[in-house]
Amino acid sequence: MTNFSIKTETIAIRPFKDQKPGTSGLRKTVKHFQSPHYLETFIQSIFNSLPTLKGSTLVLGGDGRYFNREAIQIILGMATANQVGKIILGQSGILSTPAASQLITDYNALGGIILSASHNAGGKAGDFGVKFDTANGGPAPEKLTNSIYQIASHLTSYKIAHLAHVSLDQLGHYQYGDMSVEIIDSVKNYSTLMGSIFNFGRIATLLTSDDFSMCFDAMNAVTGPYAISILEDQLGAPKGTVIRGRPLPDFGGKHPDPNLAHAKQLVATMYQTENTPHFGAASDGDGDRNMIMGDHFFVTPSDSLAILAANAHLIPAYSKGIKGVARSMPTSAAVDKVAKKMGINCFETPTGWKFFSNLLDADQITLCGEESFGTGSNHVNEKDGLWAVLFWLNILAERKISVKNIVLQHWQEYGRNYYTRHDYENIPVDAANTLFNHLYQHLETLPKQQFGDYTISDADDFRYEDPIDQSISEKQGIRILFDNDARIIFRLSGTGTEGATLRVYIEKYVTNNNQFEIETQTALAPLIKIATHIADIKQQINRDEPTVIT
Ligand code: VG1
Ligand code: CO
Repeated sequence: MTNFSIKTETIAIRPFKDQKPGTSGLRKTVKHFQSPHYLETFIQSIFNSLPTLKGSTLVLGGDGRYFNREAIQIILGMATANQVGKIILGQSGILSTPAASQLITDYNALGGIILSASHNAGGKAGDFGVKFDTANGGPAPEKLTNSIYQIASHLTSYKIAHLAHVSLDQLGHYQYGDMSVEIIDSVKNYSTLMGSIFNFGRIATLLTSDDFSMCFDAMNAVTGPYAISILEDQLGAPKGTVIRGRPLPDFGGKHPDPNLAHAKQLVATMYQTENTPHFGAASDGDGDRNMIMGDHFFVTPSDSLAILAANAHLIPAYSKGIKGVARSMPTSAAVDKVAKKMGINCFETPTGWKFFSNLLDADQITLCGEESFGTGSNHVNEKDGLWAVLFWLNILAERKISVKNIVLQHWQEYGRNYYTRHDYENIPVDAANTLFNHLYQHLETLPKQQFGDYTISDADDFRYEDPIDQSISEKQGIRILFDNDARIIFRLSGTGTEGATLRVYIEKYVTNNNQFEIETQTALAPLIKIATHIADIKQQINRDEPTVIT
């Protein structure tokens, strides 16, 4: 092993005041991240927030987006200069978020730096991001992200070593001064873990059967290598099952967001008239989200979570029962119905995976998920796209009925929670704030108001007290509850990089069999109208239609 010599420098800077992490890490445009000392300031602030950094192990990797490799070179130089003991680096700088999370615990690391802006567009004109996961493999809790933000706003210098350009592609051990770098296979540990959770034998039988076909859209993002290795190479799915499998710095110029609006190729395949696959799935930029489809059928993420919970007994790792479940507040209450029947706890947390971590660590929950195409379990402390896909495949292998029939049977047993999310993207920040102020002012007057069949029973601003550490998170979204289990929720996105994004979540619960197959937007039309009226959307933000409907 060569020991490359190093020269460390301390660079004086003026602090940055805009490094407040949002729902999931710090996200800015690539251009913003490339401005002098910007990335370095955030990384130094993460390092300064960790009292036991010296001699520790950190995991490092990203979703392969534009600036990934350059950022890794910078971070390696800074880690050496800050006396990090060891870096576990995904080959070619590639690690999906769930794989990074697993490596943190596998290697007893102090944490991990994941370079990704997840579902945001990539490329030179796109977004970049940095997430930090702690020793439990979970997203940094608010206390830590606030402290990193505070440090960044006062930071006056950072340390960096000028390493000879590190080749990121060759597996092996490298030594830079006192710091070692181990470049590991990005997929190996992850696929072993998946094999220990699911019945790979059964899934392989399904994937190689003449009566079954699937299409997995990796969206030219990080899941490609994972999906090809697991689905095609190990489980025997025909070559070509994974489409857009090569991670590209600009995701092929598309949005790596697995939903009906952005996974167009998959949606077209699942709705084609001939040779329609039986199962379709997609994952996002950093591999933590999933979209599930059947032949001419879309499964909402909220329903998917409920169905995973109801079928968990079919999966080897969960066959002894699940402890409890959790969902983010805007996620539909479909999983609540399953939890009730199973007699287990169901927690309602604010949006963002970091709020599940304490519940997972305290063994209060086994499964959790969000309406935004994220599901996960206690196997890692992050949401996990491919895990959800394998979960569905395992269910399909056991139940031997179609995706659509699994969902229809689920609704018959539990009722259906019709659900949609309307996003108004890139609206002026001032207009968004005015809309919310207007809503806050009217909140108290809403209960008992009647709109057609719907009467408001309660309206509040969601506040969460963590049941494990009692930390409080305020202002997590406005909830308007109706007396027939319908809900409307208003939130502002915390992952965008331009203007503000208003998210409106709309839900209605039906138990009547002959009301199960109405088109979603039609079924929810009266509530959509009520939401537009209550928030005075047209007037406040001057938009007639949402930008994206999921
Ligand atoms: C969105 C989703 C949220 C998710 C977050 C990170 O946040 O709504 O549920 O946890 O993205 O997902 P927001 O604040 O924009 O609504 V990922 O896959 O982008 O890390
Ligand atoms: Co993601």
